[in-house]
Amino acid sequence: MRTLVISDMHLGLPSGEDLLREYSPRALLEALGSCERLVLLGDVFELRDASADVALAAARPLFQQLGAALADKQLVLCPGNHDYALISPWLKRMRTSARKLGLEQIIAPHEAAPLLATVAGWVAPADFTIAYPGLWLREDVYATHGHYLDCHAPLTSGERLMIAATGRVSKRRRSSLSTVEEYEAVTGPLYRLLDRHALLSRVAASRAVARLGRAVTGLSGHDLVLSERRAMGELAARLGVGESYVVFGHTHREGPLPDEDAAEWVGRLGARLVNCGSWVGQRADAGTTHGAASWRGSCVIVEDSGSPRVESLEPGSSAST
Ligand SMILES: [Mn+2]
Repeated sequence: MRTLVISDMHLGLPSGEDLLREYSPRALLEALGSCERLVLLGDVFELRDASADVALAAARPLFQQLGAALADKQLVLCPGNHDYALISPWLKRMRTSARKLGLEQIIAPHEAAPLLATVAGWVAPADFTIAYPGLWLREDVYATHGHYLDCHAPLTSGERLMIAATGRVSKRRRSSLSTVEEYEAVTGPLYRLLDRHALLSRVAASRAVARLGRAVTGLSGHDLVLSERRAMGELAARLGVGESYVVFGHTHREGPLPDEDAAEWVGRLGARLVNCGSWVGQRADAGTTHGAASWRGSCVIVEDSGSPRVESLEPGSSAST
């Protein structure tokens, strides 16, 4: 089954940098024509910095177009940390049940969160399901948003500092984490808190805190990118995916790109990492309608065999009006 994966659209972002808010690049919709499945790999909606109403309004045109392009093909949404509210009602029920979380849970949209019933209406008749915290796209390809990597990454953001603090308070050391249940126990309480408290969320996301973190850790530029990737490789090792490919987003840096050293994309125990990048950035044509735009977006294509590969989806002309 040919699968197209995109992530990190952050639809509803107050800065207006959510590139897919008002129009969908024709390249994306055309690419769907030759795929049987579309996976939206987390941080699709910006539910922290925007109200659900704003995020839903920002997402609606794109989802309607995706639904029309997919017809009755498969659409899978895998929530991330900025749209954690799409899975937290279901996770809350799981905490009170005896069910243990594995690497892949497949959930009906209305069971994951009530507002997903609205989204399901937009994309009908697509076969729409929710997966958390990830799903196997192939026997040797696992896809997840990647937010648990923050447990192993340098403390260069408020969110990572707070996750480290949660780990301390709950007496869970990062070196002891190895299951989805444990990662959820360390990160989930913070995500729920950030969803409820806009001020705390703004502090966690502030550039000043990130700058301070970079100054304290001494990491910036390519070194920081590499340590975040190593954190993903560490997470993959701890979750036990072996040498499988792991498709993720979260850090907003796509790759491996053709000019990069492939060895830098291999995790501690051999997981082969592939990042699908983001759809957040500055529009070159800000303030005008559909003029020439220099922004780009990327996706990962997963075929029945071979390496998943990153492809650039140049905006070209808009498919919306
Ligand atoms: Mn994220």
